[in-house]
Amino acid sequence: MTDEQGFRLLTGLFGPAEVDRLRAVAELVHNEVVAASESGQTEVTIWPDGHRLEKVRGTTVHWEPDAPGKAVRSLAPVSGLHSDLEALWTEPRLTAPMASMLGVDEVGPFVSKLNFKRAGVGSEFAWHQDFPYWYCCAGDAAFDVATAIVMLDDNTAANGAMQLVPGSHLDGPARRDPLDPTGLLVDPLAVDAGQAVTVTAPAGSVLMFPGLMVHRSAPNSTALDRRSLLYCFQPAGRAELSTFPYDAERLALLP
Ligand SMILES: O=C(O)CCC(=O)C(=O)O
Repeated sequence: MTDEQGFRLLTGLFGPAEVDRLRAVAELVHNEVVAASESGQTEVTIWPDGHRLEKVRGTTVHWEPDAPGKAVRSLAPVSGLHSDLEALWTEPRLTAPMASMLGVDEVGPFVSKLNFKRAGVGSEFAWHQDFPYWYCCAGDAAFDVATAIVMLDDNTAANGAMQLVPGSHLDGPARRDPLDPTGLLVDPLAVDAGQAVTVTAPAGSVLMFPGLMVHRSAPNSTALDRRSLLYCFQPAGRAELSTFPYDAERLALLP
């Protein structure tokens, strides 16, 4: 990676046995959360785009909007649900390159997420920057957050590998889509999609990029799941995302 491109791919950072273990932990956590959601002790929010979010056991389940049955799109925050997930916050193979990306000596947690992108039902993530949502919660601290995606399955174009626009982070907050009811997505007309790269890599690889990177991913049209753990790091000592309320009025301060 060059500084201009802004992202880093560490191929095969985690070995096959580690990935097997993380996959098993991901499914265990998934099954526990889904079982708890079926107990009815939850708080449901319908997001302006119609997506259903359900708070359960200290995490928020984001359900797939168009799956024929119930399918989990993501869980966040997730690291508190298993000690193996908590341990990744201090894993030197993640923290050292993230500290270097953020230009600090030490990093700490901002938020963790588990994306499932299940076979056949895992849906698109439209062009966006992670920044606007974080800004509505944490304000200017959101400028200093970057994500490490730990790939739990091989990432291919067909199963919805990440697509990034190299260098887009250097342009700051992008113009948002006036047609998007959430107000969070990037205006597709403002995306230089011809410059996008599709990051294909084997399971165990890690993709790192800052919160201002414009990115998307396609639906999973294959017969196999494409699961990922997302660890969003910030300079050590700062408050985590979950400690802030979401203030949509801050979107008016962004392009
Ligand atoms: O997992 C993916 O394909 C997309 C991840 C992403 O962009 C997000 O969770 O904001």
